[in-house]
Amino acid sequence: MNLKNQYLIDLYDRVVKRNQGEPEFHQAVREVLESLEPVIERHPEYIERGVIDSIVEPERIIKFRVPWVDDNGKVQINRGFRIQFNSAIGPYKGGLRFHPSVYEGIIKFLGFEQIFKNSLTGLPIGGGKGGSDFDPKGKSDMEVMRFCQSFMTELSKHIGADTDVPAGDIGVGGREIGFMYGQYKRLRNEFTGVLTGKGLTYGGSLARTEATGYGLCYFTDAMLKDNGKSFEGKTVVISGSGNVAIYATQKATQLGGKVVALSDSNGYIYDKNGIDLDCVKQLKEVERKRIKEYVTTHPDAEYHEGCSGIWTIKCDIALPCATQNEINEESAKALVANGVEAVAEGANMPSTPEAIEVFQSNGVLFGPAKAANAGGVATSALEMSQNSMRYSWTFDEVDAKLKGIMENIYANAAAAAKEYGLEGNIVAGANIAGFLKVADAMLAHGVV
Ligand code: NDP
Ligand code: 2IT
Repeated sequence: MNLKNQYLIDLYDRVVKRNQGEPEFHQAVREVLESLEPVIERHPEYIERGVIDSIVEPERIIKFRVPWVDDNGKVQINRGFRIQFNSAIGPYKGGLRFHPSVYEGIIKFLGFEQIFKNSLTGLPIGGGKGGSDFDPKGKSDMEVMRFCQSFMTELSKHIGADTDVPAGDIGVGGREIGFMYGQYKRLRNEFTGVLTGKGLTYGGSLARTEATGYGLCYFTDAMLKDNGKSFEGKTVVISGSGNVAIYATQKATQLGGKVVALSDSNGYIYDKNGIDLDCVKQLKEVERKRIKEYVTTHPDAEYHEGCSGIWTIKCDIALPCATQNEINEESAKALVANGVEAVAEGANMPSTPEAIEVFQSNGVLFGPAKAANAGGVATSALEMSQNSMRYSWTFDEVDAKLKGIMENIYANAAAAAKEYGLEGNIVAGANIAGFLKVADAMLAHGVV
């Protein structure tokens, strides 16, 4: 698809000019604007009353210095960000990413996507994202703690349980959330649900750790079933080996699939017998080692350097769960040539626009990130509810709610696509369904 509406073309040009050097943000905006063309034909008021112009501009960008002292006594300086993108339907909500590639454009694209994703969950959460160019890899626990404390010392001035509720993303898991929560509590002298993804001893929700990966598989299962297919007996390739990839592997296996490959930023493993997840969990969650270590205890498995080769493995279902733009046109063509039936995005924006075009034009079922990976943030919103009630649900209660939410997201995205004459296009359907709720709230609030 390409932009045809002149108003949207001009708006996109303004976005590019105003956010120079931020190609990931341009990419995310362009896809949404393309999807909205049929919506504004039917509803010109979204343009006349400035809703589309407003939705591409963050409400607030917070950018700060994060000084900390490493184990050698040397002062280190990182940069911290929080982009509070849209609060029309609830407090800002979205993760924090700690990775050396983080700059304003990455946080902006993630914050923008989060608006629509959070709306799709049906829960009252606005869109935001934050992070730092800090690299937790190779750092000691005490270095990570000192960094997290310094990061939260500034961030604490801008967030709150009813204002903005951060969580994890790449490089931010239970350890980092714990250190940040401890510092927030100390600075503010209050015990509130200001972060999600917390440990179970201090207000975390059961099933939040599993939620993004499980939710991805519930979504994929709903998409497969709607097309007369299922996970049963299917070969599955999953990229990444972090939080999302690990729990996607677990659920895909429970649903009858065989996961044969996982990766990290150095390379990928292929195990034709099916991945031994206990081994991966030990390596990645406990020992924080590289995925290549897997082959030392699994001589039948292969390790290959480089990330993109994983998409040349023959599979029925591909679940990219590492990072943005990890599947390009060439990788998409390789997947199609090997007969892939379904692709669903666990990572945020892992497929380039050219790759999505290859999938859609070849009849591959395609579940876009905003819809397919919304289970993490949905369960974060359930954690917020439990914190407000000062109560906690059982694992099965949370898991059942998550499954229902993911099935609804698929149904709503599919229905929106159909209503706007784009049946089967879940990319457009998710963008439209996510947009409409936020846009109507913005209309109701007036020019603010
Ligand atoms: P983790 O930090 O737990 O794991 C990230 C995984 O992706 C690691 O295996 C990492 O490899 C790999 N990876 C990260 N960056 C790159 C890169 N530039 N190139 C290649 N591989 C890379 O993060 P999560 O599992 O939480 O996040 C994975 C994706 O899912 C992200 O896109 C995130 O935004 C998205 N997501 C996460 C949610 C959550 O609840 N955690 C919710 C919704 C989406 P290495 O160890 O070598 O860096
Ligand atoms: O991209 C995402 O949706 C997340 N990293 C999860 C955000 C959250 O607030 O749980």
